[in-house]
Amino acid sequence: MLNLKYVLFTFLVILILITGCNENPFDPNSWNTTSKDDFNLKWRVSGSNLEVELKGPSTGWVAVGFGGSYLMHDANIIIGYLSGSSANIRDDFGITSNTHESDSNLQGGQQNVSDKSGSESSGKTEIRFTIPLDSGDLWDVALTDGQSYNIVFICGEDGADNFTSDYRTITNTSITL
Ligand SMILES: [Ca+2]
Ligand SMILES: [Ca+2]
Repeated sequence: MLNLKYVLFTFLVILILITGCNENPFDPNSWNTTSKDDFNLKWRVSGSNLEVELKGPSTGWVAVGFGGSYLMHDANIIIGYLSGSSANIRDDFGITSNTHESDSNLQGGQQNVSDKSGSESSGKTEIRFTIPLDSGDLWDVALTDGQSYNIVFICGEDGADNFTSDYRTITNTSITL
């Protein structure tokens, strides 16, 4: 005979496991988050796109690179800054571990960022954008839902509202889409 206490206990454990998770396991579109050295990244796969929110510790530019080999190298880098209330966001590529270039300046490259927005407050800049999981661009990195990727976070000096000045902070981590 099935032990009722055991059944109830099992049910309770399952309930705690489900409600204890930050993400709703039944919602495929829930946001994922990670943090490193005052950078916060939120992302979620939506159809064939990746929606991203990046917050970094600068009033100048902030950037995130996906799928590089080491720091910026070979990463698909999205860089942005706030100028007034307008978010300027560019699709780049990591040429070396600490240099990047606009896809538009690289052979066959194109801009593949959409839904650009952002905000700046309390010394931090947040940029929000959408990129295709696989743009087909040589200067982006094709991403697959469920796979793990190296991530690099970079930011410029406070007030550096541009795409080209030297970085102040660079740090790396990894995420699973
Ligand atoms: Ca591109
Ligand atoms: Ca790119």
